[in-house]
Amino acid sequence: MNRIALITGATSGIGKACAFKFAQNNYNLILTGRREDRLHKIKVKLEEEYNVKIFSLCFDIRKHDEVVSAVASLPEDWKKINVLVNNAGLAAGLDFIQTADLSDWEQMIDTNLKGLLYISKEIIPFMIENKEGHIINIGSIAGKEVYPKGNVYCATKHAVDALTKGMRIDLLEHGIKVSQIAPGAVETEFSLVRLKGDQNAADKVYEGFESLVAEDIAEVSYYVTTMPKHVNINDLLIMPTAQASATNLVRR
Ligand code: NDP
Ligand code: 8X3
Repeated sequence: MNRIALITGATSGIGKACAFKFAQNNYNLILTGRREDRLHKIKVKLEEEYNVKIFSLCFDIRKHDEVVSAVASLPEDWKKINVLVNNAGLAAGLDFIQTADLSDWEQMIDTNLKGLLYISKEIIPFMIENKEGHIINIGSIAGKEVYPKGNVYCATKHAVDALTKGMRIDLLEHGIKVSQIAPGAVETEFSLVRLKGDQNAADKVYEGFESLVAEDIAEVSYYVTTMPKHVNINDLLIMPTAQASATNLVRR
């Protein structure tokens, strides 16, 4: 049986690129997201192109009962998960703390923080039983710095940074690796989602600026899994060459 990776948020952007990268490297994959049509198309393409097996699980990671029943529905041989990529997440809105929407805050906290915890809680027991596993949390430059109107999104990514460290400490005795990949700006559907579907505004975020692409993050996410058993990459901050910090970037 090939190694197995579970990738959350695999319907778009970084998660989808990770699915392709891990499939190219002979992983069987469990792919999750809310958009079933996309999950289905990605499954068909990956199975055809790379001759790997794909199990798709369609659920909302904010809903604890959905997470639990989705994982419980996995056949026994699919529970031997080697790699968990905690990628599903979003920014909702770009607003001052004094005017931001409460529902945006709830969505970010519920997805980026509670969702990551819910899925990890279901998968970690399998890794403990297998005495092996690698959890890769997709953090952000927003988990290292805070920028204007980033407030709650930055808080959730700072929490991912802290949780990565906490998981690593608690899972140490079980031989489970825990890594964080923290990207700067990556051109995906991220800005379209953050700006509530305003395509013009989303395009402007990346205009004249050579951002990262999702495949860059997939490359390093796979790379950290290729280290020898005794080596763990704890934290990998990856930025566009054209971006020095959250707020310093050059447009040409
Ligand atoms: P995309 O919007 O392209 O992809 C986000 C993915 O998350 C989608 O597959 C989406 O699936 C999934 N997702 C969102 N909400 C939920 C939910 N409630 N339940 C299940 N799945 C959900 O953005 P990115 O690829 O850019 O984002 C991926 C991760 O990378 C996020 O954690 C983001 O914070 C982080 N990141 C992004 C950066 C960037 O500049 N793009 C930089 C640094 C970090 P679906 O809608 O089908 O449910
Ligand atoms: C996404 C990158 O700088 O928009 O996490 O917060 S940023």
